[in-house]
Amino acid sequence: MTTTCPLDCFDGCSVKVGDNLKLSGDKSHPITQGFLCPNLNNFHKFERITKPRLNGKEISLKEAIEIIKKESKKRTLFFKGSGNLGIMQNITKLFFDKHGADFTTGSLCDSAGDYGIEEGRGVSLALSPNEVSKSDVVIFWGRNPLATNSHMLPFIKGKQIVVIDPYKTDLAKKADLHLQLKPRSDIYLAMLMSRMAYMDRMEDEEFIEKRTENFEEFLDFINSHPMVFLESRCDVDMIKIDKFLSLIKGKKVSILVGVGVQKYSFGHSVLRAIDSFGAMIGIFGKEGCGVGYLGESSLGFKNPFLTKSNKVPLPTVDFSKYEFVFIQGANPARQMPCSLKVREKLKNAGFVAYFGLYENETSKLANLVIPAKNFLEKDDLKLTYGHEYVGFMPKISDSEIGISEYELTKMLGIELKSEKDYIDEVVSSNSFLRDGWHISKSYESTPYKDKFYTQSGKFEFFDDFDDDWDEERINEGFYLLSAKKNNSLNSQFCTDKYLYVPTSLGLNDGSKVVLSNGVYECEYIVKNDENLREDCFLLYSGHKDANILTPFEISQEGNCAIFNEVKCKIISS
Ligand SMILES: Nc1nc2c(c(=O)[nH]1)N[C@H]1C(S)=C(S)[C@@H](COP(=O)(O)OP(=O)(O)OC[C@H]3O[C@@H](n4cnc5c(=O)[nH]c(N)nc54)[C@H](O)[C@@H]3O)O[C@H]1N2
Ligand SMILES: Nc1nc2c(c(=O)[nH]1)N[C@H]1C(S)=C(S)[C@@H](COP(=O)(O)OP(=O)(O)OC[C@H]3O[C@@H](n4cnc5c(=O)[nH]c(N)nc54)[C@H](O)[C@@H]3O)O[C@H]1N2
Ligand code: SF4
Ligand SMILES: [Mo]
Repeated sequence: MTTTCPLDCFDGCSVKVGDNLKLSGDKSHPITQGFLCPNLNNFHKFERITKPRLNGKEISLKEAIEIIKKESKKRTLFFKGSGNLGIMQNITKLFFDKHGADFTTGSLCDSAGDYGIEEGRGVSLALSPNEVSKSDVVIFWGRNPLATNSHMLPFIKGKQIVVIDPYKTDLAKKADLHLQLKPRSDIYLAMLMSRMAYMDRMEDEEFIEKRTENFEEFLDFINSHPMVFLESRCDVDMIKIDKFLSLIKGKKVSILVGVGVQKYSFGHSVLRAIDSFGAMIGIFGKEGCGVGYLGESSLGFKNPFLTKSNKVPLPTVDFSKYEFVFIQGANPARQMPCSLKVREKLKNAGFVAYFGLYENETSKLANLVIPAKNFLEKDDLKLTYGHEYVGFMPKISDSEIGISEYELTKMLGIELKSEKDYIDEVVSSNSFLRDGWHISKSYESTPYKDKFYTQSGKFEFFDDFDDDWDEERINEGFYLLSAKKNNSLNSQFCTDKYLYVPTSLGLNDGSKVVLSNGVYECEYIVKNDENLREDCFLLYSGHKDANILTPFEISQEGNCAIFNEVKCKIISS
């Protein structure tokens, strides 16, 4: 049998399920080509929640469902994370929408950057490995494919590689060029690149004339910043930028951007600035070219689970204001910024239900815990944010454990069509067949070949942004970066234990330090890392204390968490 990996990832691997539910890669899949990452390879090793419980005492599923019915009559919040990205995961919203619960808007993930892309291009289309394979130069800008997008790697073989990242990733070590910029400065780098490219006559006049708006204002804006100021903000030598420009001049260029660049208050403007650089050199709508971010995976597909109830910004949602909080597929007590505040708010909520696969900080805080079925035990469909292939996820095995999102919704009294009907409806709304694979119609031709999706139908250059950090804030203390790790998926699977520090501090591996952000403090175990800039610390997403010091704040646009918008000091070591 064949299914698709449900995890939050660019790749959307096609998975073969063998005897004893052994999982292996599907060699026939055009993108994922037969291998899986450590997370799915070890999927069965992780202990699941097996029984529903109320305040620590085992109860039956029937009792659990009666409790949800009763609690949902009160002021309710429905909170969903990204533990499983299948579209059927959203069906539970039908019940909560009917009961007038609040939902969330925005994300802990990519929504700041997404907002900026929508401002410039209308929608965010993924840059598929199929397209990247036709490029000459591939730029990884705040994206680390070795950990988060490994199925891109076969498609970039033999190409020139540029990495733009404050951390010297393993890919950066092998790349033709690594721009190890200061964190939070990508916007300044993009502006400097644009200025220098213009001086070098690299702008695509025809593209700018026919397909864009606001170019003159963009030029005025980037020219209003002295080049030495831009250079000092991003801490990248202009000689290196010259080298970068000569590397890409006249070439087919793909820029693959990750979430790293936009975990900041003005994250939307960062993506807009990178896009503006791309538009200026004319890399949209052409084969083997483009700027790709996390694509809007369900673009063009019908959504059978639309809600009409009130929505509150997700990263700063106040759980304590609700009498009932229903948490599905998420671990907010670890993954939301400012964990201590979040945990306090969860404790002060009237009644908390957690619906998931694994025990975690959130399940420990919940009154009611309900085990979910895993992706092999229910019917679903995966639309991924990294490429155009539709991933089917048929039910493959039976299990005594847990309940699916579909069954739960049904038992809560909502009249539903069959799972197959929903899935068929979604698939048929926006897909076509190519070589036996279902492909999203949104990718029938090269992204943005015929149009941008803005009101004008043209790309809109940016001409302003708002950064409220002054030199003092920029120069004090250490940046606290976060990134993703190979063998964990956020808080799932094997999470990391260390705070990575620059070797110049002379700390010993295994020693303890206490960091402070001025409000909160936290003790960490140190590991030296020569790949870090001297002004940075690094914690991997999923570390148990990854979010003790991250700010309870939201991006200017897009209602996104801004994990890296923080400076820290060592207060004891
Ligand atoms: N194995 C694995 N795969 C995953 C995940 C996982 O947890 N584990 N998570 C999934 C999820 S939820 C997502 S959203 C994607 C994210 O995929 P990516 O965007 O690739 O993930 P990150 O590791 O958060 O960020 C990438 C890089 O941004 C860098 N960075 C940090 N700050 C800055 C900055 O200011 N500027 C620049 N230029 N770079 C910066 C980091 O050093 C890091 O190398 O990955 C998905 N895939
Ligand atoms: N410091 C820091 N914090 C971060 C990040 C960072 O880079 N740094 N990254 C952020 C990003 S990009 C993201 S996307 C978020 C992710 O944060 P979350 O959305 O909280 O994701 P996970 O930590 O993967 O936890 C998902 C949970 O879903 C449950 N689950 C898995 N499969 C299913 C299923 O089929 N059904 C149900 N009902 N439950 C299931 C599992 O029990 C698991 O514990 O974290 C964010 N937090
Ligand atoms: S997490 Fe990503 S790379 Fe790993 S198996 Fe799933 S889709 Fe593939
Ligand atoms: Mo994410």
